[in-house]
Amino acid sequence: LDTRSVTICEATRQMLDKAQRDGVETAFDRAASMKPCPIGADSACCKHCSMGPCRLNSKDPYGKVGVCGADIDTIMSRNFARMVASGAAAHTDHGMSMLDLFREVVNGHIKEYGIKDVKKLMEVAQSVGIETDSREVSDIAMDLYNELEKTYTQIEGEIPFAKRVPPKTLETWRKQGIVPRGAMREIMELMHRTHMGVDQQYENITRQISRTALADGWGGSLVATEISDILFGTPSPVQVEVNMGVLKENMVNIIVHGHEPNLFESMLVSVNAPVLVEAAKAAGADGINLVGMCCSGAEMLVRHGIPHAGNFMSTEAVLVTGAVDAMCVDVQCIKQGLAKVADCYNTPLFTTNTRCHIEGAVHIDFNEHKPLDCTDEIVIKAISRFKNRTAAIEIPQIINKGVHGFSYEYINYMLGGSFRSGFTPLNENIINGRIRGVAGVVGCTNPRVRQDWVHVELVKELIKNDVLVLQTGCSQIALAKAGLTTPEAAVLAGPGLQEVCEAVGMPPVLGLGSCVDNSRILIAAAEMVKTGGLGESIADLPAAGAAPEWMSEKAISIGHYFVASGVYTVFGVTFPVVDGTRFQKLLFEELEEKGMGKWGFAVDPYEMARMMIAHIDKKRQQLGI
Ligand code: BF8
Ligand code: SF4
Repeated sequence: LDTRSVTICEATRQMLDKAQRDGVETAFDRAASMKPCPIGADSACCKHCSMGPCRLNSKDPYGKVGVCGADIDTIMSRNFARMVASGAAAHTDHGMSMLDLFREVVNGHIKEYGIKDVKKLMEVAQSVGIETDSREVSDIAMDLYNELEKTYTQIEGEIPFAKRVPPKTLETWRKQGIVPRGAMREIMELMHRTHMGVDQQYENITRQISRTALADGWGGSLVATEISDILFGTPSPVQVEVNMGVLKENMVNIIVHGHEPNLFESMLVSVNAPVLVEAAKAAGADGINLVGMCCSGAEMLVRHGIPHAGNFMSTEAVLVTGAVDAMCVDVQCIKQGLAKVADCYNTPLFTTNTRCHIEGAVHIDFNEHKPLDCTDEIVIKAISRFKNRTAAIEIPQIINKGVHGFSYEYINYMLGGSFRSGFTPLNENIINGRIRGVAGVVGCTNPRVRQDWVHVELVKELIKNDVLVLQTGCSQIALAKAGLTTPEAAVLAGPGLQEVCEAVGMPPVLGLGSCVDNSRILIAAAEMVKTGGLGESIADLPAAGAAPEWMSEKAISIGHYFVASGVYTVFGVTFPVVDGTRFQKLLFEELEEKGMGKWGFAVDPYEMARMMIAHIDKKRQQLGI
């Protein structure tokens, strides 16, 4: 494996070289030896029943149909639908865990957590029409719980957060029949309709795809973000350290990796417990060093400034340092390969969520009623691993500093200051052309492309052209490692964006949080519409989105809820459709004609930037600005 060609992350490269010397295999090696199936990559096969699997030919997509007669458009749209169903299920189930926790807190059944951000509670309650004037916080919270439960269970009608959608966008959805009901219903219906022999008209399937994706973006994901902010605090800018250098040789290093912040919040309490800190010192350590990875890491980074060791394609590599005394995971994006790498370096790997066990990992169930039972035990195990370290330790001495934590609420405050209201200055700067437009660059890293490279090149190109970039998830970590999340990076921006960044003291690239926090981008977009001057619907905004190194089904669900909300969204790596088919045309052109956004695809970051900027310019022209 030529480690330089697979990543631009220097720390990851260094660890991949070490892994090779140590004879340890990672996903990079497996990607090199496992070539993707070309039929599957184009989504031209169906295994929805045992008359198949049926494989169609992407060179001649209409030359053949499946045994049941399903044509290429049916097969591709059903496959796409199931990716959306799975991705939406992941986000909405995560949101539901937060809501479960919220209910137990409000009911007084859990004392370890509480309502940390009452102001946010009030704002969210008001946004769904709950009366807040001269009422007890606990009553408002209970009403909010009951209202938000409908995000999941509502059988008929519209989910609560539909109230936050700009009226014209909502009108488009109503016309298309895609305003979501509860996520359980939408996902169930989508799974039903994509069963063998049910919905076999790709446009009709796509309507349910949109409805389900919207139940994620404006439903489950938004609930996850809002409830996490209420329970754990709304992020505001904080200086953070990112990269593998945040591991400390002389400390007990604990990594939390996954998605749901309740585990990590509890771990934060455990590592600060005086008795455990003493135990670490008694074992010869200077203390306990808590570090995040992937989206759990991104949540803690933006909320509490906890250091972050790296994104998705660095989770195996970080274990190669030998310095990790415990890695604990909950759900999503956790490679099964971690178990073997952890074993090679004598690092205990802990699963903590009943939904996610991994062969070879130790399972310690995280019970939110007694959260410290789990996290204290992991800390104790980590201390004992520290004491008995056998692996040779090599920590890449690279740390990048950046400023992250730009929640919608903070952007509102930062741009508006105390004298002017909210998003007006942003809209004004877009209208006067200092800022050409806004782009969301988000999503995974993927060993099919050079790690971080597409993210970094794309974002550099966008800011150079005066496009303000909002970021979440693993993409945000790629840019942090490249040094672009600092106010000083404004020098890399075009003259207009540079001027704005310098006036406000902000980086040209704003890190908002984890992948469920893409909902913060939706809310920012809704606010831009509400503020005025940039059209009446999200589709009118000079904005675009991208997931240049995507890999997960969650990314497809996110991409589609942005598209359905009105955003032009460009994906890289590969796109699971056959060129020149009707389903492709629907996703890439016709959805836009119906008042939504549309999908785009490009592998090359410069091409991607060109496409996004051209779209932004088209929208500016339509707005007459
Ligand atoms: O939800 S960006 S690799 S960690 S899927 Fe996963 Fe992708 Fe990272 Fe978070 Ni999002
Ligand atoms: Fe083949 Fe149709 Fe069965 Fe799919 S549903 S595997 S296309 S027969």
